[in-house]
Amino acid sequence: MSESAGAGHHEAPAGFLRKWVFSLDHKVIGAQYWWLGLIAVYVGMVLSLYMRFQLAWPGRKMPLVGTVMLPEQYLALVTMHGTIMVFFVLTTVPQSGFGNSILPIQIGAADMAFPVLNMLSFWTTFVSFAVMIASFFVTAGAPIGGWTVYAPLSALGESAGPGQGMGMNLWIISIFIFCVASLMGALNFIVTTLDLRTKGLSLMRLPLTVWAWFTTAILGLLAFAVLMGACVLLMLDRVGGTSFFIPAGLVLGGKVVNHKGGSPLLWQHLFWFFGHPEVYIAILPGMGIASQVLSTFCRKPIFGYRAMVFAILGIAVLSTSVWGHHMFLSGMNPYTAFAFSILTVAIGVPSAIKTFNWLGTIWRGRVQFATANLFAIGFVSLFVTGGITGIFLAQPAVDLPLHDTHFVVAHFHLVMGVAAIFGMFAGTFYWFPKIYGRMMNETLGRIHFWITLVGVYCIFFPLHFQGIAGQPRRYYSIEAYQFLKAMPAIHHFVSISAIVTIAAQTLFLINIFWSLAKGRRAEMNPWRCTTLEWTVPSPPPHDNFGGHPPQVYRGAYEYSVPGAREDFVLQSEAEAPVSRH
Ligand code: HEM
Ligand SMILES: [Cu+2]
Repeated sequence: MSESAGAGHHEAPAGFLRKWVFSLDHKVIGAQYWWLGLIAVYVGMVLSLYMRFQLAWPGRKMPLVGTVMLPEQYLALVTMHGTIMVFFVLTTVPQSGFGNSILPIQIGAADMAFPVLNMLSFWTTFVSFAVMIASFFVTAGAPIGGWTVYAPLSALGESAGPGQGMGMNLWIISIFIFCVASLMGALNFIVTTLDLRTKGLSLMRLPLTVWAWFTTAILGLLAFAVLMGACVLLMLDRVGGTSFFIPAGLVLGGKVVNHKGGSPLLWQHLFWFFGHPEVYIAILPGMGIASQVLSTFCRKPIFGYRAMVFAILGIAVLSTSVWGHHMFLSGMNPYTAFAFSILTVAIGVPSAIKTFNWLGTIWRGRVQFATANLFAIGFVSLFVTGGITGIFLAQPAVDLPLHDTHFVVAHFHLVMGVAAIFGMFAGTFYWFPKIYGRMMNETLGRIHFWITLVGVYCIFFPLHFQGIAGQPRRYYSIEAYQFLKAMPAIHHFVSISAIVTIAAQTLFLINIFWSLAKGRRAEMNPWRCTTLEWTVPSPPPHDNFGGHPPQVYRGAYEYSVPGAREDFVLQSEAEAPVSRH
């Protein structure tokens, strides 16, 4: 291991382009991913505001746009909001952003295993984002189909209606490119973790963040490969005359479509074989970050380290075999549904292990309520609140009436969307000092945290009740039915909460820019942590360890070890006593 620890090494770049744009340095690339995700999340949030506006005040002219929203515009918003959030925020920031910034340092390496590939994966992701945004500006409009772009509608082309022309082509092309980027990134993470660990850093001494990024990369390799292939088939159906997803005898605009023999369900299988692991690709890094941050700020070893590792692996393995729970409503043999149901509930076991271990870490710890820790605790709270409804939805009999309602919108926003966002906030407050060499403002951070926590619960919790009352998902008009009209107060409450919460995100932006310019200079180890990134200067030099990779002598979470000089022992410290957990 040690001789290869410098394998990712390359010379420090000189010019601006080499240093900041096409940089090979994992730290710059990680930051690039983070900033791309920040832009994307703002685009996604603005789109969600327009949807919330339409749901609360249907028929009113949209602010700034000045026209009344059309049904196809609502559906395009749903599609673009979901797509941008899932791919360009949740997949991009926790894994590619933080993983790139921190993983090589945490394993004592000079860089990722393949720096050029790393640079290429970022710029490929960037191109993919540009193509996706371009789909707003083409004739026939942005794609319609939800983030799942179900066939056969998505396979038919322009004649199938608004959003099915160029916009849908661009969606497919963009996601194809995104898959290429993600596959390159995944390979890099896997090889780096396996090959570049420094001397003494055995697998069972890895920080849980590294376990999470590594496992996520393996999932990414499986999932994105399938989605990439599926995108090719979908495109062939649209432009190549094939019939992978278009059934025989489909009638469109009074005419029989000239395709035969395909299966729309095939698309659903392929999509969800990607799509369910994808939600774990989004959340696993957040779990790693929560573990790291909770252990640090409760000044305790993470409770049940081994169990945490096996829970991560268990979740990953199970996550590849539950995709059918998205298809109960599509029609399915009850025995198959039963199998998918049991496997889905089984994911509750490793998830509960993780939750209890987080609580066990907090329990009787000397808890410090730094902003990073508040967000980590918020992560656990949201993950549990959103996860519990997942157990309901895993029952086909419960899922059938709730699947296409706002109950599901509430479920996935809490467990995947906002929980992952809280993981990103925790990671940002925790590693900002390391990455930029300056501290963020804690007071502003805490205010931002409390408004955001209360805000997201106000936005998403009432949707459960609306869903049970029958509010359909992906549905533009609440005016069409009497029972929907009866709920305006909840719609207003949710939409106003969304406006306030999104406005409060300005505090975060201010904190970022103010801290970059004026924040207090960070020391090497401001939070008094144990892992290797805290043994190098903030920000770390070009090759992290100045050509002298550290040696590791202990596990990643040695806090409050009896007999030690301080309440934390660095992984690279040889002399101190070893804890017995
Ligand atoms: C301020 C926060 C947010 C608000 C107000 C919001 C609002 C909405 C609304 C109104 C819908 C459409 C509901 C429907 O008619 O079916 C939606 C869908 C969706 N949102 Fe969000 N959202 C927010 C944050 C997020 C985040 C952080 C994610 C990250 C995963 C996310 C992912 C999605 C997805 C995947 C869909 C489903 C799209 C589809 O049906 O294809 N949202 N959101
Ligand atoms: Cu799923």
